[in-house]
Amino acid sequence: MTLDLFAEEDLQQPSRLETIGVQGFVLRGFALPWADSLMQALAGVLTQSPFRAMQTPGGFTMSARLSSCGELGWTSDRNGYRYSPVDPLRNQPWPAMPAAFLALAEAAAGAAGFDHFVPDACLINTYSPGARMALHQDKNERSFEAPIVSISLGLPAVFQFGGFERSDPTQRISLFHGDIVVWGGVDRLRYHGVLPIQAGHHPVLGEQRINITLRKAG
Ligand SMILES: O=C(O)CCC(=O)C(=O)O
Repeated sequence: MTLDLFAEEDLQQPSRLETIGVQGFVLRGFALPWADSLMQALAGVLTQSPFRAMQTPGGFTMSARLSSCGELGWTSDRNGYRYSPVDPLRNQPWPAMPAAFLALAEAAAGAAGFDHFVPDACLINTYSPGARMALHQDKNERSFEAPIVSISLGLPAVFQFGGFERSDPTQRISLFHGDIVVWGGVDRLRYHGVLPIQAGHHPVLGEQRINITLRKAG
């Protein structure tokens, strides 16, 4: 009986805000009420612009596979990293940013103290077990005024949140289905990355983690 009560309370808990920087936060479970509409919107985007492997300028293949939606999509190849209005796989504009992505991004940014966030670029990463994202800064955007909103779905991940030099120490933060990380302002250019995803099975997404990162790039 007691255990049942605890389980129910857990499900009903409002999302919690954890501080990881002066202007960096994890919003636990914030995306859960939006999960169905996110999944539906995601499926629509991926039908048009499927996940694909990308090359780094150094000639390596990224272990996460990527897609994008919105006015600008982030791409990488031997010529460098950049935002482009055109999906190079199809030579057509990226799929439109779904309304659910925009609304959730604005709500999450607002909850973290960044009002009126209107992203124009949404990068979608899928990680199979073993895939990772090396420490990097998000700095291909035209301005760093707007925050980054990063939604985690599926298998858990360990997110690294570091300093302003690659060699700075990092916090290791476990992220679960429905968690959102928001960072901006004085923390906007912090190095961040994802450690190799551990094998597992998620009831909604199976053997993968999906990350949706929303930015104002143009
Ligand atoms: O997957 C994540 O949680 C982070 C993704 C990321 O850092 C990026 O796409 O720039």
